[in-house]
Amino acid sequence: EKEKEASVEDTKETTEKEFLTQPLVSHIYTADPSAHVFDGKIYIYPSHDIDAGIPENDNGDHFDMRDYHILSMDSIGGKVTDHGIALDIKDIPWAGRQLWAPDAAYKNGTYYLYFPVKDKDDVFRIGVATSKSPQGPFTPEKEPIKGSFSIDPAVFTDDDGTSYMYFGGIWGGQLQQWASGKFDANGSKTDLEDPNVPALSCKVVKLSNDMLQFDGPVQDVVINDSNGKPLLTSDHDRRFFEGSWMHKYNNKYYFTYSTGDTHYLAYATSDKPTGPFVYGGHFMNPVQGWTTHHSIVEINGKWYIFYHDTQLSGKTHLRNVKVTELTHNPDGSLELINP
Ligand code: FUB
Repeated sequence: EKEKEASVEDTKETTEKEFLTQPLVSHIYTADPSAHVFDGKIYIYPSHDIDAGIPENDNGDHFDMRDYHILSMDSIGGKVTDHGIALDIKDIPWAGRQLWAPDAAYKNGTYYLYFPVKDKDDVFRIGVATSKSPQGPFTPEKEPIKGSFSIDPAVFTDDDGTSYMYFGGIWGGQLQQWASGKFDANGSKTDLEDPNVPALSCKVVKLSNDMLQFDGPVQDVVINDSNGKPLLTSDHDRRFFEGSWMHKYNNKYYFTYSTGDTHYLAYATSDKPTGPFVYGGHFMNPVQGWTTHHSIVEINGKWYIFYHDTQLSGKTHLRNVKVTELTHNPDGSLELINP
C-alpha cells in the first residue's frame, strides 16, 4: 500500500515537473503572460502572437497582434482553458496597430484589462477595458488613458488598496521618444544615445479609485546600484528595457524587468512601491527567442513566474507561455533560474 502511495506521489511530481517545462498551450501562440489569482482560480492575460508576414526589425513591427485570449486553470499542472477572444483591436475605436503586452486587475466587482496599442498616429498609448468576469469579454473605454504613453502596463495593488501602474519600454516601445515630456516623432529609435547618462527609467503612476485614469504625476522608477549611483545607459546587462512587474514579499517591493538586448530578467528592491530601488541581480537567464517577459504570482503559498520562450516555433515573434517556480532566498535575493 505504501509503495502504491509513493508511486502515485512520484507520478504527481513528474507530471508537475513536466508541466513546468512545457508551453501552457500549443493551439495558439501566446506571450507576455500576466498571471493573477481571481476567486481562487489562476488567470493568465497574455499577448496573442500571430504571423502577420511583417519582416523582423528593431522596432518590433513583426509583433503585429490583433486580439487577446485569456487562459485559466484551477491549479498549476491542471487543465488550461482558452476563453476565446476577450478583446479585438477592431473594437477599440482609437487603435491603429500592435496589441502588445497586457495586464489585468480587479476592484469593487469589476475586472480591468490594461493594454498598449499604437494609436492612429502610430504612437503607443495605454488603454483600459472592463468586464464583470475575469475571462472577459472586455469592453474598451472610448479613449486611451489620458497622459499614457509607451508600452507594457503592469498594475499592482498594495495592501492599503492603492493601485499603481508601472509602464514603459525603450526601442520599439518608444519610451526614449518621450524623454522631453512630449512625443518626438524624429527622436532616437533606441535610447538616450549617451552611454554616460542615467538610463531611461520605467514609469510609475497611481491609479484613480475607478481604475480608469492616472491619479497624480507619472514618476521615474529610479534604479540605483548598491553605492546609490543610478544605472547608466551603457549598462545593458542591468538597466531597464521593458516588461516590468511588481510583487511584494516580506514587506519588500520587488521591481522586476527585462534588460531587453541582453535578454535577462533582473530585479531591484525598495521599501516603497515607487522606489528608489536598489539593483539586486538577474533572476532569469536568457530564454530561447529575443524577448523575455514575465509575471510573478503567489499561488497557495508558493511563488511562480510565468514567462515565454519560442520552443514551439523557433521564431522570435511566435512565442509560447510557460510557468516555473520562483525562489526567494532567506537573504531576500531571488534565485537565478536557468530556463
Ligand atoms: O509582445 C510585444 C512586446 O515584446 C512586449 O510588449 C514586450 O515586453 C516584448 O515581450
